[in-house]
Formats: sequence, C-alpha cells, structure tokens
Amino acid sequence: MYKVIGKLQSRAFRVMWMLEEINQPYETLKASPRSPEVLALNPSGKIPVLIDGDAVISDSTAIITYLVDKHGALTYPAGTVDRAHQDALTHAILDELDAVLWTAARHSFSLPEDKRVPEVKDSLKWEFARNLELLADRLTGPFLMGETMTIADIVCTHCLNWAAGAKFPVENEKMLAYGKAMRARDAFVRAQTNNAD
Ligand SMILES: N[C@@H](CCC(=O)N[C@@H](CS)C(=O)NCC(=O)O)C(=O)O
Repeated sequence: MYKVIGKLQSRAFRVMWMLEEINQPYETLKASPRSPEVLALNPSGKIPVLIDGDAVISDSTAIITYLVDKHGALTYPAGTVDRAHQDALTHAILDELDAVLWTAARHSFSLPEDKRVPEVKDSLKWEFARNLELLADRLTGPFLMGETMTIADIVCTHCLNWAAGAKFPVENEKMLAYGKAMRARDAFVRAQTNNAD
C-alpha cells in the first residue's frame, strides 16, 4: 500500500487526491515539514513524500506523474505530443501559480524573519491575478487539457485552494466555475474527508 507523508493542508493533498482519483489504497503520516520523520526520507525536509515499497519519491508533481504513468490514468501517454502539451501546461502552472504563492508564503512565514519582505505580497497578488487571466484564456473544456482530466488539473485546483487560504483574490469567472466543478468531484471530497485532522 502507498504511504503519503505530509499533512492535508500542504502539497501532500495533491497526492491524496490523485490516489483517490485512481482508486488506490493508501495510508498517511501527517508529518510536518523538516520534522525528523520527513528529514529521514527527504534531506530537504519538504513534504510530500511518497513511499512505494522500498522506493521513496519526493516532490508532489513528480509523485503524481509517477502514479499516473504507473496506473495509466489521468495522463496522456509519455512520448506523445499531447503529453508534451500536458507537461508544458503543468510546468506553466508551477511557474505562474505555485511559484508565486510559494514566494508569498516564504515572505509570510517560511524565511527567517529578518529575510522577509512582506511588501512584495501586493506585487505577487497582481502577478497571480494576471497569470490566472492568461490561464483562463486557454481553458476551453471542463478540464485544462479539454475533455481529459490530467495532473495539470490537480496542481491548478490545489493552487486555487491555496490562493483562497492565502487571501489571494480569484475573481476570474471562468476559473471560479472551474474550481467549483473540480472541488465537487467525489475523489476530491473523499481526499478531504478521509484525511481531515
Ligand atoms: N516542489 C515541491 C515543493 C515542496 C514544498 O515546498 N513543500 C512545503 C509544504 S507544502 C514544505 O515542505 N516546505 C518546507 C520548507 O520549504 O522547508 C513539491 O511540489 O512537492
């Protein structure tokens, strides 16, 4: 059985949700970043980490990519042009949404206090809203890749939830409707209820 290391309110949620989507059983260890349990598995101290037998895999996007490739679901096959587009979209979301939110988080609580520049957050909020508008322009189907749900939707929806928690306004109607539909998925709801603290 898979083991997910990390708390629900972190990028570990992406892994829990993916495992629910592909109907794979898993257990969780609700460890905090940089805790001894995490450091023993991942020298960076970051969560999530996935344990699959003897294998230890870090990074939420690497983990969910591994899972979809292994189980042949929620992805276009590796080596196809569709997969290249899917990967490009996933990386764009990491650059344009995840990285912006993470920079704000670092300047809110993660960096040492004397290294934080809280004033940067207004600029990041503007950048996030602009990037979301650009992403919305590309949204033509129920999912980011059109008719097929992929890992890009898991990463993007997680970033939309993260934005709400970080008080980054999401005002684009298309993205609001998209987020609502993604959060209504049975697997999303199961991931939240099965892993609540
Ligand atoms: N790119 C990594 C980022 C992992 C990451 O930064 N996780 C946060 C929690 S969501 C963390 O562990 N932060 C602690 C730290 O950076 O020291 C991923 O997607 O897993």
